Formats: sequence, C-alpha cells, structure tokens
Amino acid sequence: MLDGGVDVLQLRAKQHPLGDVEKVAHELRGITGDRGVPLVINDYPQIAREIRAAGVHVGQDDLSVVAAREAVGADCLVGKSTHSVEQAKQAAHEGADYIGFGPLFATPTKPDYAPIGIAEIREVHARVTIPIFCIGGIKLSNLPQVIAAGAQRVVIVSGLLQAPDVAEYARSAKQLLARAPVATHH
Ligand code: TZP
Ligand code: MG
Repeated sequence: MLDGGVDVLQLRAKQHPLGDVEKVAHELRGITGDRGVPLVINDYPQIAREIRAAGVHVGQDDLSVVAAREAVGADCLVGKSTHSVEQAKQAAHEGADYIGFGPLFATPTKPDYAPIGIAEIREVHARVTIPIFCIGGIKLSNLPQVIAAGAQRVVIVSGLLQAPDVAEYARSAKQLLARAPVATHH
C-alpha cells in the first residue's frame, strides 16, 4: 500500500489479541514513519499514545471524541466513524479532526450496517468542513461513480487487500482521485 502511494494508513485489527495489535502497531509505526505516512490506530488510544501515532479512530459505540483526545494527548488526531449526515455533523461538532462516512455500499468488512448509498455524499460535504473519508464497498470499479457523487477522499480495505498487485491498485485509485473535482461547499 505504501509503495502504491496511500496517503494515510489505519491499523484496524478487530478480534485480534491486544498483544498482537501492539506488536503490529509498533512495526507499522516504523515503516510508515520512514515514509512520512500518517498511521492511525483504530480502537486503542493507549496504543496510539504509546507509539505516538498520528491519529486514533473511534466508532459510534467507542469513546467520545473528547475522551479519546484526553487519552491520546493533544498532538494526536481523532477520527470518528459516521453512518449518516446527522452523525457526521455531530462528530464535527464534538471536535473530530476527520470522519469516515459509510458504508456507502454493502460490505463484508462491516457486515452489520445498512449501506448509505452515494446520494448523500454531496450533502455531507456541504454540511461538514472537516475531511470526509468515504468508505464501504469502494473498489476501483465503482470509484469513478463515488468521485462523481462528490467524494474527495476514500478508504479502501478489501479492494486493496484482495488485489493481485496491491501497489498497482493503490496507484490506480490515487490516479482517479487526483482528477476528482474540488469540493464546492459553502
Ligand atoms: N466502516 C464503514 S464500511 C467499513 C468500515 C470500517 C469497511 C470498509 O471495508 P471495505 O472492504 O473497503 O468495504
Ligand atoms: Mg471502534
């Protein structure tokens, strides 16, 4: 992924023992640090703090943005998952530094959430000024459609992990995003 030019990497390791997550976090901190790519830790503020990660990511059922910020310290970004325009506005109001917005499409990576679709991408960009990462079922095949709907930033998990050539997949996604028209909110 780093070879392909991903801009931000998030360690999201659900259902893995804490010790394993810590070990991988330390490893990734080294690799991403060498390349100057921000590393975000999902779910574990204490690990984010310990490795001086660029950010910590919380979900709707996790710590509040304020509590996460207290746990990680002032220099660490706090991102939050949102699943509606309303939650996006709320997260921005709570002081999140960025949000995830999705799942846009049904995805086995996050099976228990109803897909939002792409119609609200434009609205969320009009209402929220912090960076918005569209997420959920995004692949190279539907990325042009997601960009046309107004997305500026996207997260791709399984599309990248299952690609025959991960770096090439990332590169192609970046090329498509580079041609995305700049948001015209406000
Ligand atoms: N949050 C909303 S959808 C999702 C998360 C973590 C999963 C994204 O994974 P994929 O494989 O790109 O659909
Ligand atoms: Mg979480």
